[in-house]
Amino acid sequence: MGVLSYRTAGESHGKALISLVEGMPAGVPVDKTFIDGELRRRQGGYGRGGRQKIETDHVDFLTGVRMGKTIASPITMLIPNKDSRLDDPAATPPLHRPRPGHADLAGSVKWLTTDCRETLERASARETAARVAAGALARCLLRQFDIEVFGFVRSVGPATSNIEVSAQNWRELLIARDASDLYCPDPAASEAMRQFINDQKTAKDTAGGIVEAHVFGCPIGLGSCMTWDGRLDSRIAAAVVAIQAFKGVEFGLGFEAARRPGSQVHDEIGFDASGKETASLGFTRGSNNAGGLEGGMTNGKPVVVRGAMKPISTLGKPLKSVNLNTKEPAEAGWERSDVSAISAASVIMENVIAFEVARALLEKFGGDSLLETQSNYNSFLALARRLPL
Ligand code: EPS
Repeated sequence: MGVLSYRTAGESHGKALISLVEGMPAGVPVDKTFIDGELRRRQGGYGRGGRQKIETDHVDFLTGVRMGKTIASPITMLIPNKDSRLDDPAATPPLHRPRPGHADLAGSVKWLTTDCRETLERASARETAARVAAGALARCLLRQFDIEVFGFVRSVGPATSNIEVSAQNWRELLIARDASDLYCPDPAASEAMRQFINDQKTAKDTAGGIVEAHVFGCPIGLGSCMTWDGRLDSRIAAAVVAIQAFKGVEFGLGFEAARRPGSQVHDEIGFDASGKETASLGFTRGSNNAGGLEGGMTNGKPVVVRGAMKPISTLGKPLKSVNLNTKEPAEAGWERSDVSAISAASVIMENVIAFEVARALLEKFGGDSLLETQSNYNSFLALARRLPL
């Protein structure tokens, strides 16, 4: 699908995770410090478990990068696992009591085994480190087009921030977000979120939440209404619900739009010539309820996405399950896990969305080298500014 693509490989306690990115043009400066920084952010956040004290996630570039720049060949990034013990049966014992909410039951039946271990090793959210690496690499390309992504935690359980994000204030909010161990730029809401996570920890329970991402600087016309799978919103939605434990996605006003009349939903169109040189080409909108996407295409307003993450399915006070060998009732198995990984989820969502935007950017503007892509991008904008042609 598309010119730019990525695959991941690796188990939670295998030797390493691998991220393989194909289709990146030559000449893109690769900011390893930024990519490693995103990996470190993914490891952080309030409510995480013991694993993150063991790992120091970073990428080793095995292929595709020469002297800090891409060379158009496939890019392989390796993220070593320090806690590697997959071939030691004592250290990775079989698990016969599937956890409700996890991949354990469906995967064990699917692969005709009663040991959930092999399913859970790949289903584990540890794999998201490889997705973050791919997305952060894609952001190295997006930066060359002044496209930036900002993600944060909107809510944890019932604790919600009402903060408004705009193209004017997001850089300030980013500083506040990075000062918060909840990855939420709103200190009062962060405190309420922390309290909720503490309560779940005491109760040996877990917490989920809602994360939000804004993409700034997209030109009009990324994605396409011509095919169902060319629609950028469909791709972003797929990438978001493909994140472990994500159960929902919405754009802009989201599900609330279904409750309102059209006059209170659609973003009225205006024109301000002073914005002609920007990616919006001067078109203004009274609001951004569409979340920057109309007809599956970017419309010049920020792309706004929210994803809902269910609570982690490994509970300290296990739910009812059955032993897959005996079919007798049993408590679900316990594995070291997190009380909440919502802050990490915000980093993951931000980066998988970035990859989809980069993919759509390369589909529209193409090119084998960054220079060629930039030239195509600039000539498109020049034509669009001249409309009517
Ligand atoms: C994770 C690493 C895992 C889990 C978590 C995410 O490490 P370990 O299993 O060694 O503790 O903490 O995985 C899950 C939430 C899951 O459902 O499997 C990570 O690096 O993000």
